[in-house]
Amino acid sequence: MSQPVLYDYFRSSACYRVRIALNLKGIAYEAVPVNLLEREQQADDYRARNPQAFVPTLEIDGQRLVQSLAIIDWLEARHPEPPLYPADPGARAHVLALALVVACDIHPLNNLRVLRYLSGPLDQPQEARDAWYRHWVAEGLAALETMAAPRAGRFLFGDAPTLADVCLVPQMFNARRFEVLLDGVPTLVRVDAAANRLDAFAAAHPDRVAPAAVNS
Ligand SMILES: N[C@@H](CCC(=O)N[C@@H](CS)C(=O)NCC(=O)O)C(=O)O
Repeated sequence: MSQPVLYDYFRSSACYRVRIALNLKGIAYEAVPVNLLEREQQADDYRARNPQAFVPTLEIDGQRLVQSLAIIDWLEARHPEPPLYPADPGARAHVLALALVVACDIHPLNNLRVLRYLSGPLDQPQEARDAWYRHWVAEGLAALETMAAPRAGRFLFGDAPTLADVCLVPQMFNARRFEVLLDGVPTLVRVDAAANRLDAFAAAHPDRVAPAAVNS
């Protein structure tokens, strides 16, 4: 069987989620860089793989998968160990809700194409673009803190990583990169640190997977 191929951009949150999940499942893969700043995602040959012109795309077992949560769902179905969801349906719904706060409600507002639209067609200055970013991330992380704290253990739910942590860690990396204040989210800061002590998370970090030529 050929090695899975991940079309990847080192600082993409959605790719970072998939890298963590692949590492947690112990699946080796080849990363093919797609440089978003060079708009390689918009090239016809890449769009043929991913019609939304997004990374990640994962080619695995003869399938081409898109959308990070759908990819992780496939990995979970085919490689159930270690599980990324708790078995109890109520707990599972809670974990999925935490993941969706990040993946559906925070991240899409801060996607590169959205930020480019603010500064391009809407002609907003860099300060407005940064304010937009920080506002939606801070608001979303505050809600996530309130939702997660009562049931958090070592990780966002319990003492083993779940899909919620897989989504949290890239968003925290991104928040720090854009200098979002994290004082009000102590549970998220603590869990992020705990997760980053695991090899599967650490090896997926953008600094560890950046192409050699990239140093910014
Ligand atoms: N919902 C998608 C989002 C994917 C996504 O937003 N990818 C970003 C990078 S994190 C991207 O490819 N952006 C390209 C662009 O904005 O032009 C997923 O989870 O896979």
